[in-house]
Amino acid sequence: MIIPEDRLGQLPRGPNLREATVRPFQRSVLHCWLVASMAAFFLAAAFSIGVRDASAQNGPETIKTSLGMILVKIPAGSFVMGAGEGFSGDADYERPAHQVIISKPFWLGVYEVTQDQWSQVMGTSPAEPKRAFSSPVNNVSWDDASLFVTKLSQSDGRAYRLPTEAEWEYAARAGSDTAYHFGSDPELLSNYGWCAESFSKGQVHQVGQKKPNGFGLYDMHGNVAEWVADWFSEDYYAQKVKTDPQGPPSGTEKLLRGGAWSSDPKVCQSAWRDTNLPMVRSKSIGFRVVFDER
Ligand SMILES: [Ca+2]
Repeated sequence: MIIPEDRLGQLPRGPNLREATVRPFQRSVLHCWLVASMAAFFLAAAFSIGVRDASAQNGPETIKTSLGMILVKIPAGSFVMGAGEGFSGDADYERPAHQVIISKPFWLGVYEVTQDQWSQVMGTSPAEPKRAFSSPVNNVSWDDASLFVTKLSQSDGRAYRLPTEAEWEYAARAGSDTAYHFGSDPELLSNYGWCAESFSKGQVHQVGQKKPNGFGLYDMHGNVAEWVADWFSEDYYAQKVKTDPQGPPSGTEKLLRGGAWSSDPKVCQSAWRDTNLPMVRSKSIGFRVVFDER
């Protein structure tokens, strides 16, 4: 509770202080105590239940969970999904570019899930290299990632899931219609993502070191390629599912988005679709999480 300054002199006092007034020094001490108490309260709340960023009016609205995950609220909207301006891929399954509506806001991880967060939830350390706690977890299959979101939901109370492919691309583009969220020049990619390293010599990098996109999301281009929820089929885009596409109901391979530290720059484009079997683990593959606005 904030006590108005003009009431500070009415604070309860001992008998010997009945006639005393609160001098400037005492008032200053009281202010410090109140500010420190309130700061401690809000910090404790942030780490115990998660709080929404009080500065939301000045930027994207974020939340920090008890696990230390930061998620940003992605607004509902529409975009053109698939190969568009500047796209340098040659696979037909990234075409045709088609209008898609994301009908509801959702909360998406600002960063890829880290090794530390994985270990806290799962009690294992699959990543390579190990002990790089702020780096994205890798060596996790789609099946592993699905188990993670289930266990995280049980511990946190929110219904976490993997993003749909459409949600991922909508979030990655952040309003852009170019090959990358910053434009179409691959020469600028190193400012925004980790790509094009040798698979035998390179490795994952600490999350959040490059520039974010317009939604405040880091590493949407590169670092680890990210599992999304959808099954892959070559002709799915031809169906032009318009509102909240979920992918085909079944399939053999799951989709990966964004490319990895070891990928050619064109694989890191917003529209590029990569795939793998859901049980495959690789040091270039990780994921990020979503929960729905309630
Ligand atoms: Ca990534």
